[in-house]
Amino acid sequence: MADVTLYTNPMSRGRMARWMLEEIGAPYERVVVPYGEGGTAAAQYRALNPMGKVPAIRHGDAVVTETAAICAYLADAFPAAGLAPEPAHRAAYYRWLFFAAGCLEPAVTMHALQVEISAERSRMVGFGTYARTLDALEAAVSAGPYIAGDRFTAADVYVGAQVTWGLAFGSIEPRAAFTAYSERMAAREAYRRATALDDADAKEMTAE
Ligand SMILES: N[C@@H](CCC(=O)N[C@@H](CS)C(=O)NCC(=O)O)C(=O)O
Repeated sequence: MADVTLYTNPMSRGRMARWMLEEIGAPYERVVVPYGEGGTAAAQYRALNPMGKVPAIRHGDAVVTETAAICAYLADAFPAAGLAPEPAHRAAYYRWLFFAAGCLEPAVTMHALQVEISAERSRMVGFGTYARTLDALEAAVSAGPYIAGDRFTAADVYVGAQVTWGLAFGSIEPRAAFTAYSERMAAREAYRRATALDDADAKEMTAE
């Protein structure tokens, strides 16, 4: 039996967690959780994640939800994969991982929902404005090949997946730096493997 179980849906942020698991390279079991009754809304799943959201992972007795936390947790739990910097060198790693969860994600979601933040209200909003968030992201992904230094880390899984999805769905402006970063991330073997596995799951679900 695999040590890690991934609860996911192929049409979800669970794709990010799967990419992370493919980067780690340890065996894992994936459980497809349909949306709604019998799936994310079922009491059994809510016991795992009271938010009723995927993804979630179980690793021994540990349960982790929130995709950014899953990426960070797995990087720490499987140090041989080398996906987290040494603790003393985590400033940029933490910074951009939390930025992506706390600023980029809501900024892009609100933009996709056509909720724009006025300059006046932007002071109360953690990400300020969509434009300011994208400018900060652009500077970060232009600074080097990876978001947190000269090495690929779990922060690249989370940021890279968001940028790649945002470009694909048109919710992130196709600036040259985003496209170049996304292409670098999507060229990774683990990304390709994870995408093929999730595409196969999605096909199976739609055929049911
Ligand atoms: N903050 C969560 C968000 C997860 C999330 O929104 N998952 C969506 C799919 S992408 C979901 O499970 N939706 C089902 C529902 O809300 O019923 C994370 O980062 O993991």
